[in-house]
Formats: sequence, structure tokens, C-alpha cells
Amino acid sequence: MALFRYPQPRPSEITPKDLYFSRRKVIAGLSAGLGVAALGTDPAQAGEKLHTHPGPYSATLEPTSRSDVTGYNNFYEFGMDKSDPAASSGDFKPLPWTLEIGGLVRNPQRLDVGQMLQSSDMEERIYRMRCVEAWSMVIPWDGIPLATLLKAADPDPKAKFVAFESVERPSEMPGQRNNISGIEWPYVEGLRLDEAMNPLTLLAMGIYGETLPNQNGAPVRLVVPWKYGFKGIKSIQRIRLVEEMPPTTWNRLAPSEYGFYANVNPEVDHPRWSQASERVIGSRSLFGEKRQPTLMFNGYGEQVADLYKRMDLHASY
Ligand SMILES: Nc1nc2c(c(=O)[nH]1)N[C@H]1C(S)=C(S)[C@@H](COP(=O)(O)O)O[C@H]1N2
Ligand SMILES: [Mo]
Repeated sequence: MALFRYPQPRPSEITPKDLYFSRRKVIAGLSAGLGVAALGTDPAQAGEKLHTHPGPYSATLEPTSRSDVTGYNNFYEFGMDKSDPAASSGDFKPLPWTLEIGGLVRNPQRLDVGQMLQSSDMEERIYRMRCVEAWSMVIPWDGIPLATLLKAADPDPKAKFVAFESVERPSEMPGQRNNISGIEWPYVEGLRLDEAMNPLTLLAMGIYGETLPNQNGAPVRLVVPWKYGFKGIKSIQRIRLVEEMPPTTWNRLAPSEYGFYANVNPEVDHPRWSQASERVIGSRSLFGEKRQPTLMFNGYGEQVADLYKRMDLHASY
């Protein structure tokens, strides 16, 4: 019956009163009927079980190991090394959490993510994931299509793009306190509205049938499997429908290296490295880690190529 665990702060960092109030806040974020016993207090390397069922579009590939999916991460709010997000996200509290959907919509939403985690509509989608740094994994996500929520918000005909915003919480995010990365917080991302409505686009709330660990973007993050991993913005608080193409974090940092579209494309190299092939994280061969050819749209061309048929993908990278 337990639904969500958040990492327990070290006893030295918290007074009994703080602990009491933080637990009360979590209870308020869940629906009535859940007792205190439902709240786990163990460190959440793995989360609680979700009510999930197999969804469409899953790859018939063996998922990457849980230790690689939860131990080799990019989440600069917690540091720049691949091991930093797992090591430094223990203070982050993903619940209670409100996800807002606003901007050019007729029916703005304020969603209680603690309640969404109890949804029985949660789908499992085993997707290939390709980072712009030329490595890849296969990740079994659990979530709901973003289109379901956008339709509920009822987009205004003027809306052309969707803007996403991560959380800004320097007290819980060491990479926002020291800001070695130079990122202007919060992390922001965007999609064209038709990309956001594509049935592949997922709002993920779990991996391996359980709630997301902090390092993977708890409690709710975006997954756009035909685009480079940086489009998959983590720990989302706000979604806004807008008329103009919104600014995006990596494009703002280095516009000649990271475009708005960021579609996986083996024919368009990054200015500093080839995108023709990728390291398969967790794989072993006689010669060490395997490399494999990168697929156009990461192998999802059948579902998404039409979205770009009138575009020059070398210019709109
Ligand atoms: N808020 C936020 N979201 C983020 C990032 C980040 O640094 N901050 N990194 C991105 C990058 S570069 C990648 S490859 C994916 C990694 O997701 P994973 O760690 O769950 O595999 O998250 C993306 N989402
Ligand atoms: Mo990435």
C-alpha cells in the first residue's frame, strides 16, 4: 500500500520537530485514507511499486541494469559527474509536489503528483535512450502520455510550443548552490506542440515499475525517446503552452552545439564529436564496452519522421 518514499535526511541534519512537520506535509499531499504506516522512511534508492501495465511502442531489447540506470546520470542540479546525482540527491524531497499546466490553455491544471502516482493508468514503456554525449541505454519507464494531460488542459489554438521548467531549490540541490556548471536555473526545455502531443512522448513517474529515484528526476520528468537525452527535463514543476519557441537550457549555453530540436541524427555530428555511433552503457564485449550504430530518430522514425518532413534537419538540429 505504500506509495512513495523520499530519502530520509541524516539524523544530524534534522530536529525531531522538522521531521514531524515534513511527514505531515507528505500526508497532506496524498489522498485521504493513507495512514502514517504507508510512509516509508528508508533512503529511496528504489521507490514504491506503481500500478503499471505494458503500454505500446516498447522496444524488444533487454533493459540496461538498474545500477547503471540509477548510477550513471546527468542531473546538473546535483553535480556534473555521472555519479553525483545518486550520491548528492539524498536531501531532495520529491513529495508533496504540484505540477502546473498553464499558459495558452482554456482549462489550467494544478496536479497533485502524489495522487497521480496512484493512477492505475500508468503504462510501462521500454524506450531506447540516447544522450548527446554518444552513449545509450534501454530504460523501462512508467508514466502517462503527455498528450493525456495536455488534452485535459485544452490548448488554445494560438498555442504552438510547450515550455517546461524544473525545480529551483538550492537548499536541496548542491549543483545549484555552487553553480560550477554555469547553468542559469531553473533548467528549462521545450517542444513544438505536435511533438508534445505525439503518443511516444511520456511524462514518466517511474522506472522498473517503481517511483523514480531522485537522480532520475523524481517525482515527474519528461521522456522524448527520439531526441537526445537533454530534452528529457527532470523534476518538472511547470508546463506552459506558448506561442513562440521557448528558450532551452543547453541551447542557451552553447547554441552552435545544441539545437532546439535535438533529434537523434547519426548524420549530423556534434561540432566536437561524431554522432554516427554510441557506447552501449553496461555492455561487455571482448574489447570492452560495445559500440553500435546510432539510428535516425533513435529508431522511432516510423512514429515521428512525418513531424519533420518539410524541415532541413542539418539546419534545424
Ligand atoms: N533538470 C534537469 N533535467 C535533465 C538534466 C539536468 O541536468 N537537469 N540532464 C539531461 C540529460 S543531459 C540527460 S542525458 C538525461 C539523463 O536522464 P537519466 O539520468 O534518467 O538517464 O536527463 C536530462 N534531464
Ligand atoms: Mo544528455
